[in-house]
Amino acid sequence: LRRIPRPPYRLPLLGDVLGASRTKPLQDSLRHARRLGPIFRRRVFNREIVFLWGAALAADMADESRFAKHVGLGVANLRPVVGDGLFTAYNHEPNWQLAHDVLAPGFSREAMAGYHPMMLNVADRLMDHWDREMAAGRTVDVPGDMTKLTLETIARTGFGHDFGSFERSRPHPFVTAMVGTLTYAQRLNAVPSPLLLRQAARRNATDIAYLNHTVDDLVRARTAGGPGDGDLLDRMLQTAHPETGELLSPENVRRQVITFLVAGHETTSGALSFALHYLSRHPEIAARARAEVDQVWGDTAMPGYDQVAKLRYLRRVLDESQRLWPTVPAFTREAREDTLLAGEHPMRRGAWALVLTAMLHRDPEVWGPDAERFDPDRFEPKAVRSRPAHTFKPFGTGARACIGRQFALHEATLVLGLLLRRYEFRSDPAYRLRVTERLTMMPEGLRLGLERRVGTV
Ligand code: MNH
Repeated sequence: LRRIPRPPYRLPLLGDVLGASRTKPLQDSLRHARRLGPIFRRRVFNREIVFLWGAALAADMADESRFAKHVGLGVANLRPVVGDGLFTAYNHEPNWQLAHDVLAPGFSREAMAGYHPMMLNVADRLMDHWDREMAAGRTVDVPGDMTKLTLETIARTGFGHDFGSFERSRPHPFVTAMVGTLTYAQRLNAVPSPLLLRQAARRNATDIAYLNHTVDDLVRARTAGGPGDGDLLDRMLQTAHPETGELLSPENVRRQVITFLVAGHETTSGALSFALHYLSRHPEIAARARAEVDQVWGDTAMPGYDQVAKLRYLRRVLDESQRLWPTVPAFTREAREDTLLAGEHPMRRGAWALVLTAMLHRDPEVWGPDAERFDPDRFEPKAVRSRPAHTFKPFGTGARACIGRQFALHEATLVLGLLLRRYEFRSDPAYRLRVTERLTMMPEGLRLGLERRVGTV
């Protein structure tokens, strides 16, 4: 450990918290990363945390035979909210494998094709809302509206539920409670003891109670009303494990529903928002993406499921946005046995480190001297093949990587395609990208002006 660089000034008891930002820990870590290099450590109160982002180190950490997901920091802080739900379960907890096996078919090609019409329907509600805003001469609240869209999409496709987000002027209280618990989980990392957050802890308990209560109502309605159309909730309630015949317990179903409602919308909302920011700032890239949409979709009012993956250039725009601002900006990995990281750093069994995805994605040795520049051509197949493996990790890695990856990519590509086809985006030249953190990343205060394209659906 002593060979790993750390910030120069270390305070007794507090550690390396000098000048640290309490509300933007990730952007703080990026600053340290730039100064200290591909592996460094920071002491936060009594905890020594190793951060890494060098390509060779990150690639070694992706070796599933020697490393596994570590449930730590922000993820561990969410245990009181979602316990052994899929995202927060420890690797050894039996409910991880059980829920994984029960839910994985909910993300198959067939399942996804079934969600597609519902995704289109939610996108229509967004565009109705945007048409009205535009007609009233107003700019639109991008992150706010993307959150409405993605919440309605996961609620409708996964749970047959409608939160009525587009009929509300303020965020649904489910979203407010969710943002509260995410922010609280992040803040817990920035204090030496949770006792310093008594008031916030009470608020957090209220938020958790609200999430539980909302989800219990939703599940009760399904049990009373009979099965849905084979959605995620049906699978959670009915699928017996193929080998053991086991069902998820009611308590575990509650945790899975909260997990999917939160993980299934917050991150996709951020990804869409960053992509819209970059599209609005690069008219030539937007024009190229728009030309692709026109060419592939023509004026079909309802592009089919297979028409979405054909938007290859648009998908690169999305990848490039996620490169610069991965909405899940880091993940943690632990050693399965005593091992040597990258042939150099000894780690004991159970020792862990944090992979700074957001910095790995900006490593000049991988992405070149212009790594900070937005350029979707980096994701042309030839360019991708020429880069080392495990250098683009917005969805994590290994067995515990994102289960909703295809869902998110399909939804985001579909929606960006529909929006590009219908509108031109006008950004406010005075706006500078600011990023808020609540474990996930989100552009702050991003508003766009819209103009309807003529003669388009
Ligand atoms: Mn998702 C795990 C990023 C969309 C449900 N997700 C992860 C991880 C990352 C991630 C990174 C791994 C975290 C870790 O190693 O600790 N997820 C994303 C991003 C998007 C996203 C960037 C959108 C963009 N995720 C979605 C969607 C869903 C979803 C959509 C559900 C519909 N994600 C999950 C679940 C897990 C997960 C559930 C936990 C999987 C597991 O541990 O088995």
